[in-house]
Amino acid sequence: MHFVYSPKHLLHNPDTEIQEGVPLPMFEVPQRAERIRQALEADDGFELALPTEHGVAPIDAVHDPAMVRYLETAWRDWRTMSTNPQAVPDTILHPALREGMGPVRQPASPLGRLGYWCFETMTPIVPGTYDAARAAVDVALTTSDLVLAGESTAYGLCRPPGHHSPHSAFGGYCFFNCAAVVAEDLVRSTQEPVAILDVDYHHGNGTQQIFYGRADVLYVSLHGDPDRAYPYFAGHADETGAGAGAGANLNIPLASGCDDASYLAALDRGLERISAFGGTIVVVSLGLDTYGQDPIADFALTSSAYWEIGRRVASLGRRLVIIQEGGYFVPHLGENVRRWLRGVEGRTPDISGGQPTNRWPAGP
Ligand code: Q9C
Ligand code: ZN
Repeated sequence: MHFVYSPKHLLHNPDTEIQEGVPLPMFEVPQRAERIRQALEADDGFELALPTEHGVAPIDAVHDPAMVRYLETAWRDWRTMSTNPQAVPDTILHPALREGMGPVRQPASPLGRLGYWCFETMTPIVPGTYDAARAAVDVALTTSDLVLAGESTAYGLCRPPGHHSPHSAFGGYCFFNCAAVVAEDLVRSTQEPVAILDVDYHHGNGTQQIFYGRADVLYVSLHGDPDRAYPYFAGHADETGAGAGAGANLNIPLASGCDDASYLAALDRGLERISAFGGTIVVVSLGLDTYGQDPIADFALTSSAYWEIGRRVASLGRRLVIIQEGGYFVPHLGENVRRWLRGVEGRTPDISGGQPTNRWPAGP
């Protein structure tokens, strides 16, 4: 299997996020992607491919072009008013602030502009952020190109991730929604419906929002219940799509402590829905923050579950464009991705490089 990687992700390296009102070291760090690259490079079954440039048009197709232009100049904008080493908003556009007062305008102030586009405090902008975020989209679209060229599966090592960014905002460590860009591009180029399966711990509120009114893109997500988990404001089971998109959104919120068996049962529900939907390609938003040792999530999955999840997703019999999202326990992140992808290929888990148990059966 090819995996697509760009060293440009290293340009996005903020050191602090504001969580629960306090500054903490970033969880979304460059070492995540480096660890995954190392794990795949050490396995003969994977071959690295570099991305090709796809330009900005596929991004403008799913995001407000004004936000894309903003992100291009956001760092310079910040520097006109602040010498602080990373740009984080302090005043964020709340929908109730202008209730009954008509549309809001993009502010002239750099800090106001940042709060207009960014919805939280955990997604700092640094000098290389835009170039890294653009490269992540090129990685995603190159992965999709490989599948369109005939490969049954390819994996895009995207960083920064994307699934929290809706059409007109960014946050959740995300800037451009890579999976959504790929899904939209596939719909346009194949004229077929496309299903998205999101197995990151967090609900992909951005992806859901982008396709919520669309019948030609199915969004299926398994995630920590928003009653307790980020992003809080989306991901409930009763969000099923709107207008033409009614019925084309499936949320499966899961309890704290969710283990391998409960997760796999929920996965089977999601896969049934995808099977019943048209199309020949599935875009996977792959997060490994469902792992039991993840520092910012509360599921209890083991490394051996990832092989089985990959195997079951592949058993759909559809081509897969697999896009990296979250996963923050860096020591086991590469190994967990490698097992997931080996499960897809039906190769043995090969636990030689890795850790924990074997609750799920060895492969063929
Ligand atoms: N107190 C992805 O996994 N932190 N983004 C939530 C709430 C932000 C995760 C903590 C989580 C964003 C791609
Ligand atoms: Zn996540």
